[in-house]
Amino acid sequence: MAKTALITGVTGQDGAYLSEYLLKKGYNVHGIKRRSSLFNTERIDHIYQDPHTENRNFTLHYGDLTDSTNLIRIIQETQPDEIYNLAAMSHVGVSFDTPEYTANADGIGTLRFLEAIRLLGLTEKTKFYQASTSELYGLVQEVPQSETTPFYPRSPYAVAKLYGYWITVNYREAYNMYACNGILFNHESPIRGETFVTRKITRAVARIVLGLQEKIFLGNLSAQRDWGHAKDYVKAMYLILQQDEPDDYVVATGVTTEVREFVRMAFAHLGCEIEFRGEGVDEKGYIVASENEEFSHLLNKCVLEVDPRYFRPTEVELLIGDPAKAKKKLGWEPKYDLKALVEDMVSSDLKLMRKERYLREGGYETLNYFE
Ligand code: NDP
Ligand code: GDR
Repeated sequence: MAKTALITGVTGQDGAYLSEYLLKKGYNVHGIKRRSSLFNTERIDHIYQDPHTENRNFTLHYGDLTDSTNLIRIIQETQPDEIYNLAAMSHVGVSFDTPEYTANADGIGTLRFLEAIRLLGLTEKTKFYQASTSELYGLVQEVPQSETTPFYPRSPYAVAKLYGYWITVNYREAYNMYACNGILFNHESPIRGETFVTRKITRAVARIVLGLQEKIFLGNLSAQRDWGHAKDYVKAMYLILQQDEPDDYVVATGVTTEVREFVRMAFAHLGCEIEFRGEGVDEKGYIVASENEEFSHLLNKCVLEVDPRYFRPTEVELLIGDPAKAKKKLGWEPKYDLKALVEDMVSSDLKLMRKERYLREGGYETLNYFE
């Protein structure tokens, strides 16, 4: 019999990759999406199945992490074997502006699922995956960070996720539930949200070389992150729910890189060399060489500036994960290294931006509805 999975945050980066992955494995996949005034299913449109399709194995439900009765109904209707709780207000910077909502959705939202599983008598049937995060480590206590490293969250997002982490552990211990945390380090892809730093960079690099934008403004260029590819990371989520015993796992590459270096790699993939001059808020990036004739107009141009508005009140300076347990117990191994990730993202954004430039040149870039 095919297994049934319920995925929250199905319209997000990880929800889209995980849905695709589980469908290929023969699962019936149910996803929870929020009502929005605009279409918000772009990342899953390629696997969408019309409600009139017979024997469909991908179904969407309207729902919200802050609405308990709605979640209870969806779980009762779908009777999932596995729940992947990927929905969250996931932007660390934005969580400083919306701390209460973030606590409600990311912290109490996790409790709502666990409690629904318990109330519906599904503790023996339904396995639960919680999208925990390397942000839990926050202020550096030790490196590399592993399952035993103490937590020190540094944002309302991380504090909310700390609650999600511990309530998952507590329900496992109190009610013998198969409930697990995947402590995932940063993972990116061509469908990463446009305001996270990697995608902001790869989009901007593509736009700058094509003459659609002059500069990119960034915050802390010295932050170091352990970046992997989302495609690799959703496989770890699946593996975490296939073990004999529930447990918590760090998923990471074990390599850390500065934001500044990510920028350099993104330009380098298009044959451009960027040089950083100055320090702190005065630091700027200049293109000093270009192998590619098409982009030689950028030579000696300033293409990057630091804007303090992107600094966070409390920052996480250094993340580097130790994935030894996941590799040993789950047999998990990432396929992408950082170079391959950067190439995937820059190539994809270059294609997207060429399309935008083509439309702009043809006079079709924007339609004005308000004239
Ligand atoms: P995204 O921001 O791309 O996706 C978040 C998803 O959650 C979207 O589908 C969003 O809907 C949905 N969502 C947000 N708020 C609510 C709500 N109140 N009710 C229902 N749905 C909601 O995140 P990622 O895919 O990158 O991350 C997935 C999960 O993993 C998140 O929990 C994140 O915090 C966590 N995580 C991510 C890491 C990463 O590097 N990507 C690393 C570690 C943990 P909509 O599309 O409508 O906005
Ligand atoms: P992060 O990712 O906070 O690690 O959370 P993000 O890409 O937002 O920031 C990474 C680092 O880059 C610095 N930075 C900037 N960040 C953004 N967004 N925009 C900028 O202009 C900019 N300039 C510098 C940040 O200060 C930070 O140090 C992500 C999210 O996916 C979380 O949901 C997840 O839990 C963690 O990764 C692991």
